[in-house]
Amino acid sequence: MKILIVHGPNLNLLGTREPGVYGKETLAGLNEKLLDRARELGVEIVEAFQSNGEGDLVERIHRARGEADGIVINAGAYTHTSIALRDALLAVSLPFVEVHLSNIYARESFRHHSVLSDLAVGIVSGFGPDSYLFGLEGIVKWLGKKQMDRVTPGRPAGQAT
Ligand code: CA2
Repeated sequence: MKILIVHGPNLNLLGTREPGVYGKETLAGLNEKLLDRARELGVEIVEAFQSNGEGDLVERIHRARGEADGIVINAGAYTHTSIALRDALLAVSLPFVEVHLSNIYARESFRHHSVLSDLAVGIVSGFGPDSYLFGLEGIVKWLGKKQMDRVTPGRPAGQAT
């Protein structure tokens, strides 16, 4: 199983500014933790991609088709505004989990709406870097269940055995 991690704008600054909001972990440190967890889960992270550019993020998502089975994405501020990212996620039709370091619902009202979340398999928000780890676990478990549904079609949904 292959998973793409996508980090949106400004997340390259993680651990260097605003530690009160986003914590002290750097992006490199967070990516290491994701690789460790992926190894434990027996899955592959095809790439942990970060960009500040909306177009770059759209293109990375396009390339994920045929390359990844699912995506964990923190689209940063584009979460609240980017119909282009929404359309890219719809176009590749890959399951994704939307993650946020902070609890977006405990912050300014303009952060309360996501243009992505109704398409997501699930959302994790407010656990700092752990949001990504929970998001990775969530997408892996979701994909595992889907695979199981394909091999044993008669099995009641959500039951692994
Ligand atoms: O809580 C999250 O993960 C956010 O996606 C982070 C975005 C924000 O616009 C969303 O509303 C919620 C901002 C990312 C900025 O990252 C920084 C990291 C360190 C220092 C400064 C910015």
